[in-house]
Amino acid sequence: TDRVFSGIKPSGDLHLGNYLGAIRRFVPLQNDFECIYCVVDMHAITVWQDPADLKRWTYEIAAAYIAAGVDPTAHIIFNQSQVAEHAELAWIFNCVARMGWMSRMTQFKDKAGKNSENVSLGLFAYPSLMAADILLYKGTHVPVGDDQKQHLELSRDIAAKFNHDFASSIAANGFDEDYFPLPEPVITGPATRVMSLRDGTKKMSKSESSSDMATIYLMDDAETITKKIKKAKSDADALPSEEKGLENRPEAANLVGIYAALSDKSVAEVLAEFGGQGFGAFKPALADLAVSVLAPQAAEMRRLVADLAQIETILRNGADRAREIAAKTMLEVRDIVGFIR
Ligand code: AQP
Repeated sequence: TDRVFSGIKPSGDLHLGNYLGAIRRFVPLQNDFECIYCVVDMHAITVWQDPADLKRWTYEIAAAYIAAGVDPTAHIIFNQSQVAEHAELAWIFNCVARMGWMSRMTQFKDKAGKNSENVSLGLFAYPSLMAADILLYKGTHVPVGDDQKQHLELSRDIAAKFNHDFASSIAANGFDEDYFPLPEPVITGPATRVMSLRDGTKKMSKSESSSDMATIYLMDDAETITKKIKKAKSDADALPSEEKGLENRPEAANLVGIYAALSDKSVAEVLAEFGGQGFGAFKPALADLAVSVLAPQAAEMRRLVADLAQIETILRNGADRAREIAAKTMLEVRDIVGFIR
């Protein structure tokens, strides 16, 4: 059966990009798939995290999933480190993936910068762990933002190489030749890559923001959201009435994309409404819309994190159910690889 897996790393305060690129898209998938939504704390520590912050952000992400409408009883919400099988399968995938594949990852290159001698080995191997996250559950669909597309392609390469390298053992153990499915990215609609409000060519991000005004955090209050949108970089021209008029206008394209995603409309529909109007009219409308969507989300997150015992129970129950699936996969994988058990 088809299964959705996705995760967010507790490496900073959640922002509008995480919400529109990932969290908001998690919700409708629950109708058609069995969904597993993870807080990937083991990914977070690929760069240094203060332990108290790591915990706080882990709770916050679980709360964000639930506040957005993920149902933790019908589906699974848990934090990755509670299911040790993630690390175990990642090790096997470290031995399947090639150094060259990892070296080509643009996120690694961006994060390592000029200092690649001094980043953690975990940061380099990150996509291997991501492949393990998805494939432990034989995940078939992965809703992510556009920035994760390359990592997902690598997950597919790892699945394909595992199936190929172990083909005869997979057959000998009585499994189908496509033992691991090749997971498909679900990256659709507007705002799959939300950009910084100060620079339309840079991704909005948890950990790398040049200015406080560049990022809308999910926990920002109404006044702050409004101020950030009104001060967002834009241009002097009116909005076009057709999508191609947004070419070479990265800031305008970003703000229109955000409006479309928040209102569940297409970019074309938004331009049909606002084409010909300037940012003086568009920005207040966008600010009102953003506040109307984000304020209830933040209020519910605050309510949830006020009772950590409740979130802990949800994460523990989710982990128990996740572990059941993961343990079964690992029994099979150990047989396929040739580990005696
Ligand atoms: N700017 C974005 N626009 C759309 N989607 C985004 N995502 C992240 N930034 C944007 C999506 O959010 C999910 C969680 O991402 P992650 O926790 O794995 O972190 P990331 O992709 O590396 O980006 P962040 O949030 O900016 O974190 P840092 O700065 O710590 O690296 C993913 O689905 C991602 O695509």
